[in-house]
Amino acid sequence: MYDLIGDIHGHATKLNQLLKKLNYTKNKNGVYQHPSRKVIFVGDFIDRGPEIREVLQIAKTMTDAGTALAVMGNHEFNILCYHTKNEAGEYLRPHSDKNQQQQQATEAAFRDHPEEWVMYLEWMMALPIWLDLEEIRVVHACWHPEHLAKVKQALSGNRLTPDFLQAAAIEGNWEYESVEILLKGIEQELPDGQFFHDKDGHPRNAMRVQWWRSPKGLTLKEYGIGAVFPDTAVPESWENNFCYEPGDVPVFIGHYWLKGEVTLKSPSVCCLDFSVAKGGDLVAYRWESGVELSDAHFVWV
Ligand SMILES: [Mn+2]
Repeated sequence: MYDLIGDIHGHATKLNQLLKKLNYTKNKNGVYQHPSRKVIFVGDFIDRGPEIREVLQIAKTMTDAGTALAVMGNHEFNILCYHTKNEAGEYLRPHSDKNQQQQQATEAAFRDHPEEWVMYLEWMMALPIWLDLEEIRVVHACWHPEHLAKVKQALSGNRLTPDFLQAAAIEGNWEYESVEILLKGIEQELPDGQFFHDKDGHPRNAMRVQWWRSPKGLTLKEYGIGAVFPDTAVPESWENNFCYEPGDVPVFIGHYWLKGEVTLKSPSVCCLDFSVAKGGDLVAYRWESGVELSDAHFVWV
């Protein structure tokens, strides 16, 4: 049985509170464990928050001890690219002002602990991109069978390789597109050159979509997520977009900076990111084998 935990982004105090609320206790080695349950982290351990080093310490000791599983978030993928160079000696993720700003809290947390940082980079590199546990599925942003199958074949599994990381950092490569979809979700370019400002004030012309809904008959406002979009019908050309069916195997995700009431997105999609890094809650889902997903199984602090 699993307790799935959403994006933590450096909020160790909340993580400690949540693990205690879920009845995990520290063993003699200081590692959280539960007699009959395991945690699954949905990724995004780092960036933004004040206790990034502590969060990584808790998560890595748990995965090392086998009391937790974890998948990679887009922030872990980004920082791996930020610290890896290509053959020309350039960083895979440019050290632009915007990227530096995004990674600044994590850099600061490890400024005086360079060896530990190397250890955590290795740990992040080894995180699976998804977990397929038969009764449930876990991925940071979007369970997209086609992209997942392509990546799985190229990797002979679900973990990044150095070559794949290089390929996935170059826009235009299929590896880039597939990793974007799995770790950042599906984005759809707005019609007629429309654009909007995201939560950090950056102008964007592509909106994140609710891939667990069919776009047929929806407005941009109803189909988009993460900002307020116009209340106009989605373009007809979107009607055959990928949609994760309500009756499919339950999938657990993070990523979407949800606000407000903690509820399921669909009968088969459970998002656990309720914006702890923006004053929201850190949310878990207590999953029981053979029991349908239900809002009653959420726990948060
Ligand atoms: Mn996140």
